[in-house]
Amino acid sequence: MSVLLEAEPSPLTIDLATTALVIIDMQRDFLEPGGFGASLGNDVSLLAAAVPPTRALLAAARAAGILVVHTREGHRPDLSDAPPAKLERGAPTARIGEPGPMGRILIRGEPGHDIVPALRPQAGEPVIDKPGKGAFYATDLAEILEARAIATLLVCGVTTEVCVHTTVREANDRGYRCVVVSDACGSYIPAFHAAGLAMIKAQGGIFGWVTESGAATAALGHRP
Ligand code: TIU
Repeated sequence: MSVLLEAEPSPLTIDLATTALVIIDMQRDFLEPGGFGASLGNDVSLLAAAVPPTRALLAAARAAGILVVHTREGHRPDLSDAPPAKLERGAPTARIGEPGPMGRILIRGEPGHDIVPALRPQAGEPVIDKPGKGAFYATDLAEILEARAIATLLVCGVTTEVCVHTTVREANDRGYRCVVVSDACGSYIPAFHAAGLAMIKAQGGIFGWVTESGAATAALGHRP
């Protein structure tokens, strides 16, 4: 079924049969105190505002029956998939792999690596574990999307200018139409959130479109 989605820089028609919702890295490591985001010196409370819109979007996507994909950034316990350039960067209070209140920082299988309870994946929803910022790098996301003939991605999650942006750029070059859901994204740096969204839709939509969760849930046929 094709539906009209209000967005910037222009409305667009999306076919729900070939549309997927991709929720980027809504993990405790980024949203809760004591995780990776906090270790980098960030105020993690800034990401909380993205949870209710993402929850509404997730409910609408499930009700519409579209493919829902969740991603998680993290590394193997032996850190063999973590390049030294990533491990050494910055001056965090705790480095990737070091112990914290939610287990080892940004390590698969640890409590901090989990998706926040409000957005927990359901059975049948693929969860992509990724070692990088982009969801296509070193993952099977492309194969999962190709198997379902997905053409359009509704993208949300954290953080806007880091993992959401990197994934949208990767997807754009792979031929996907990307629609970023602005209020279902969040950043530790509000100016970068705004700039990141502006970059997507500038120049006639150089990377895609930007919409809001209300417009996206309406297009998905959600009746609150
Ligand atoms: N998921 C994601 O965006 N990873 C980051 O490291 N983001 C930061 O903003 N640091």
